[in-house]
Amino acid sequence: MILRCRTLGRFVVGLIFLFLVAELARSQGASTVSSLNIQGDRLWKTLQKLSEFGKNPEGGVSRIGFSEADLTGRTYVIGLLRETGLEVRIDPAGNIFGHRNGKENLGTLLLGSHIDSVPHGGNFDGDVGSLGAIEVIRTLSERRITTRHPLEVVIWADEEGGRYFAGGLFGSSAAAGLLPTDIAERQDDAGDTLADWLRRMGGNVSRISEAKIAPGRVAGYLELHIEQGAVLDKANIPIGVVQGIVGISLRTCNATGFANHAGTTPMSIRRDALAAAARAVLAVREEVRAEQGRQVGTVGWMKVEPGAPNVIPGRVTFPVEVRDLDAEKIAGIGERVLRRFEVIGREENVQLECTPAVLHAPALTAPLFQQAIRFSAHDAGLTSLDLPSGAGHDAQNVARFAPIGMIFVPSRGGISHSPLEYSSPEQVANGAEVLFRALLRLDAQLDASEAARQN
Ligand code: HGY
Ligand code: MN
Ligand code: MN
Repeated sequence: MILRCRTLGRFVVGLIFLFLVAELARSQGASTVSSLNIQGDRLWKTLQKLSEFGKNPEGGVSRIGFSEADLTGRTYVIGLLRETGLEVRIDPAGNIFGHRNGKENLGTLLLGSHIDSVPHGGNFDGDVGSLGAIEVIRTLSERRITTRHPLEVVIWADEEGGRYFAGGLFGSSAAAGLLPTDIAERQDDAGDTLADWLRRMGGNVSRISEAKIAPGRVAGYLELHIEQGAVLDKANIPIGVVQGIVGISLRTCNATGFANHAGTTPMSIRRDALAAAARAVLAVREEVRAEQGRQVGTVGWMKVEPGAPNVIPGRVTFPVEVRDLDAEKIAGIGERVLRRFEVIGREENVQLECTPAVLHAPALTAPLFQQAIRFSAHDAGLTSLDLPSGAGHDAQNVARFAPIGMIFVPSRGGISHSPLEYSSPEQVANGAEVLFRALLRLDAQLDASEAARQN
């Protein structure tokens, strides 16, 4: 009898234990699912679909702004925006907007990113923020949530500047009224005109000034993006709260020497443009390294003419790009680099000249937006870290007319602008979830006067 009781007791305890384990597993599973409002698998599928437009053999994309691949990607995204119930319009600069009404007469809350890529780029830079914004709107609609502010998803045109019409951040520069005055006449090396490309994209070069967004119309801008560096990945932290975005200065430089016979021209009288340009590249590196800090400088390409093994190069064209959070530091480095170029030019008997710098100014994110992102990550059970952005983003132009916030998710190994760029489905979903929550927080907290104050 005692034995039977013990057996029964053990059986009951075992049953209770099994029940508790099952309940724990169920509740943990449920909490993972219920803590996410957005649907990560749906978002991932749209990312995979977008990666087909401009797919390259290395597994990434070459979807350069103002290209056939860009047009097909844009058509796909416009379809998604419409499917999501948004009212789509394209502004004269080719920026795509999807509008959703709000309950109150307030400024618009803008969220989005870009879908163009660098040549041989990856599937996450820009795409995560663009499709993440669409997923957020889908989730709001499914839950029948109407925000106080009108919402707009924006897909900025030509963020990467692949065709050299304006050196990147094209669409957001138009929105901030920052495009150069001769923009309407611009052509690229292939002779394609900006006017023609904008027409194909639904824009209109002759009305491009109308793409400018007046201060006050936008209450705030949120952009989700991959980090493109290794800080979050190394620290194993799912969410980055961006403190500010670096400024980027870009000059195009020309070394002009004299093209002559490579066999008969003595070394002592040569005017070798490539030798001068090679010294210029090293001078850029030295001047950037000459002071403490996180500043970076790059010469990313070189065009050598006439370009034959038996001809001394007569002309070389190359860009000089310098980045830092401090605009004065960028300007100081630029001046030092130009002084070095003067000396090199004299010594090499080559004319070394650069265009004035085009500066995408650095921008700080609004403290209220940082806080909304930090708290939203915390509410979703995700750790976060404050960090600066070493990459440029359209948000830095938006900061000219509205307060901004940026959410980063980890990039595996810190690799970006490469087909190897990768963030996992879970990391992408976490980012979109924080975007969803931060948007709702800001919708509750912001009004037009608050937006003006933050700006
Ligand atoms: O170049 C940049 O920093 C950005 O990825 N467009
Ligand atoms: Mn990029
Ligand atoms: Mn980007």
